[in-house]
Amino acid sequence: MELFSARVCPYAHRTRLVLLEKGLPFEDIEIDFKNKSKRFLAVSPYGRVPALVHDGQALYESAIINEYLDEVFPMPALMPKSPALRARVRIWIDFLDHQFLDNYYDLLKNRDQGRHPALFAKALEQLRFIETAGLGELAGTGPYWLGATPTLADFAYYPFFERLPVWTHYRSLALPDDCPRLKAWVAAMAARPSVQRIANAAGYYIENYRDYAGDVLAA
Ligand SMILES: N[C@@H](CCC(=O)N[C@@H](CS)C(=O)NCC(=O)O)C(=O)O
Repeated sequence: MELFSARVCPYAHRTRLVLLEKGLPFEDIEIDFKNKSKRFLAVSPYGRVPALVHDGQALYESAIINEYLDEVFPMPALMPKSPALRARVRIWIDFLDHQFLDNYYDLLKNRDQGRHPALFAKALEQLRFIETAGLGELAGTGPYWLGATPTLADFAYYPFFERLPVWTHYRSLALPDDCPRLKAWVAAMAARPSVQRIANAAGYYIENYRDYAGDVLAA
């Protein structure tokens, strides 16, 4: 299996975690975004990582690759058996990809400092929504999104929380004290061997996200 990836990319991080959780060997091909090879562009028509080649198939889009991996390599299962719970996993990944991340990255990248307070407030509101409507409704005694064992939701979200120190450094955004489940979830995820194997220190992300954040320090 070949994975076209980039160490800095949270989406590629999702797929690397799923491959490690399943104990699947893969060739990790680091893509230089400034110098994309013809082969990479043939495999990944949007020119984005991650892209996976397996069994003659070229696949892209992290959430879709991860579902594919869970179907083709079912153990350990990273989706619940119940269709209703599978739908919940997809709903929360959809919330991340189509709501949370839009605002989260806008807060970091937006050059108009006047907009930062509203983007910051929205990020806090969404973190509290995850705490109550996500983990609060689904996790039971936790520590993972759906309880005792991790699912694709956990691996979809975690890379963006490993990078939270970037938002704390440049925008003063941290997990609020009234989100104890979210804090316990981050700690449980950070302790997993798969996570530890490819974790980067906060300083690595802070340096690599500097261009996104611009010169604006601690709003
Ligand atoms: N929706 C995609 C997003 C992937 C994505 O945006 N990857 C970025 C890096 S984090 C990328 O490859 N960018 C290419 C570029 O900057 O040229 C997924 O979930 O796989």
